[in-house]
Amino acid sequence: MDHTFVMVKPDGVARGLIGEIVSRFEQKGFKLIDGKVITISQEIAEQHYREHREKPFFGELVEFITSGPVFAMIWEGKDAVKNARSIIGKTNPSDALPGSIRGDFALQVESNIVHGADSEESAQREIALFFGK
Ligand code: DAT
Ligand code: MG
Repeated sequence: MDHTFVMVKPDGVARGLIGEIVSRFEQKGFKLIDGKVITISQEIAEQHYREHREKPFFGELVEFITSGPVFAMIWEGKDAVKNARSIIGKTNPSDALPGSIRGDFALQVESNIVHGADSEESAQREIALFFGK
C-alpha cells in the first residue's frame, strides 16, 4: 500500500481543525498509520521546505510553519500522494474547489491549513524527516 505524509499546519491546529481534517481522510478511505503533535524546529522546517529556499516567501514560510504546533500524519491508501493532494485542494485557496480542505477552510496561500507531500519521493523523505521511518 502507498503512504503519504500530511500535516495540519499551525493555523489549522489553532483553529481546531485537526479532527475535521483527520475525518476527511478517514471518510475518503485512508488508514491512519501514525500521527503526532509537534513544534517544528528551524532546521527541520528549512529541510522540509528546501525546494523553496530560493523563493521570496521562504523566510515567511519557515517562520509560519515553526510558529506553533502542527499535527503530522502518515496515511495509507491507494495512490496515497495523489488522492491526498486531491482532497487537500490547490495550493492557493482562491483556486481550491469547494469540497476540498483548502477550498472549504482557507482564504490565503500563506496560511492554507494543511500540507501534503507532492510525490512518492517527497512522501518518503518527509516521513523519514518527521517520523524517522
Ligand atoms: P503545496 O503546499 O500545495 O505543496 P508548494 O509546495 O508550492 O505548495 O508551496 C509550499 C507552501 O508555501 C504552500 O503551501 C504555501 C506557501 N506558498 C506557496 N506559494 C506561495 C506564494 N506565492 N506566496 C506565499 N506563500 C506561498
Ligand atoms: Mg509542496
